[in-house]
Amino acid sequence: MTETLAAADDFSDRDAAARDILTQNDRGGYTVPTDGLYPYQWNWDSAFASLGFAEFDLNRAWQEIETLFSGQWDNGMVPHIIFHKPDPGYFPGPDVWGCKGPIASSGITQPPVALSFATRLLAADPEAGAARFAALYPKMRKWAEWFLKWRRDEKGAIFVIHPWESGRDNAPDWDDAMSGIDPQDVGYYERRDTQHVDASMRPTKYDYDRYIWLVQRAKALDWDDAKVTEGNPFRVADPTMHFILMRGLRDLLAAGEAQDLDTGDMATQLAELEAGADALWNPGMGYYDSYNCNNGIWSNALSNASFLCWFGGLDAPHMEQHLVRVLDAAPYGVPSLAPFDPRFDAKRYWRGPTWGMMNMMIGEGASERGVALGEEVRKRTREVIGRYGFVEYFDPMTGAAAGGKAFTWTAAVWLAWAGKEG
Ligand code: 9WN
Repeated sequence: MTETLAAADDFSDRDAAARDILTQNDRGGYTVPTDGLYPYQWNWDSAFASLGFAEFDLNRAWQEIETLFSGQWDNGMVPHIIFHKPDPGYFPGPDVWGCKGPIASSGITQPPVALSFATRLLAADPEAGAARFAALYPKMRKWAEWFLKWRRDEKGAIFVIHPWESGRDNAPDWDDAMSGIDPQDVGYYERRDTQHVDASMRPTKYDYDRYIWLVQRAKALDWDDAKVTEGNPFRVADPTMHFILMRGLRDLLAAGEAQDLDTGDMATQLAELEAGADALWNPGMGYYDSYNCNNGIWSNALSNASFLCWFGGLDAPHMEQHLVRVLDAAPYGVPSLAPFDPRFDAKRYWRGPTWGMMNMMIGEGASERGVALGEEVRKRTREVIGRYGFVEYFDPMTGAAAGGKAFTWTAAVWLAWAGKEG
């Protein structure tokens, strides 16, 4: 195990800088992930933003999650992007998605970390938060139920129907399913992301053609859950979604019982999800992994999502040795893919870089389950953010800043977790 990075640096000005980023990215009731590259409200980014706000403005923290739920569809789904105000800086915008929720939005979801984080806002001030939590509670339950109905495979694992749904856009986890898509009829479109960020750090055109093709397919089916799922060439069981939903249900159940709210079937649902986690165990590789639900092929990818097992509430003792290996190979935090995997690319988005918010869920989860390396993950995340700034993600081998600047969730993770000493 390599030594932790030297902790000699003085990061005393970072809290104020992180608060400034949240304030600057606040668009009035919701926060954009970063100015320019991502001009709308993103689902799991907002959940992290709320934790950051909770460190200095609890009312604003609640508002972030309430605004997110204002975009919830009738079927319970909470969209991955809510297009509050039109902005030509992002593609694909509302017309490409063609959705019909209460507010213009995308038609897919994202990992439901907001379910857990709402319970933390409640814990921060139970008296002030009780009524707001109770008002959100049926909506949160409905979202969880939507996952169980429309995103659960026959083995009990939660799957995604688009790489963007997992939040790990171009991870190797999707390669097999993506190779089964022929996007010839996708038509002309203009990417906007590469106007903001170096193309070498972004998903390729090969990926983008398939991202857009999947959106067009679902739009043509009028975003009908049954039709979109049936026959979809992209259905991949995903540890990100599975473990984060497990965590969300557990936290919601505990908080609901404490607040005397109607928890319905949540205890059974949680037990089913815990059993379903077994489906994500890749016996050949000996770690949690994703698989293509259409053909059963494993990704054989030791990713940062593999290590969300602890956050999900599992003891998972066999995962500790894998964490030792990846932290030995990458000094600046848990990489999105193990550096000894031939598909590793230190700068390309979800194929190598380290992400503060993933590190937070891994580190916190590990510490909660008694895995000592959880604190090591926090220290390394502190060092990399403290030294290289509040950027979107980092090269896990050199710490170099990458992607968008002044990033909301990196600032929030600093305030809520990484920057806290002791
Ligand atoms: C598509 C906003 C989002 C994150 C995702 C990240 C990236 C979008 C994109 O940015 O995805 O949703 O255009 O690349 O992969 O996790 O929520 O920060």
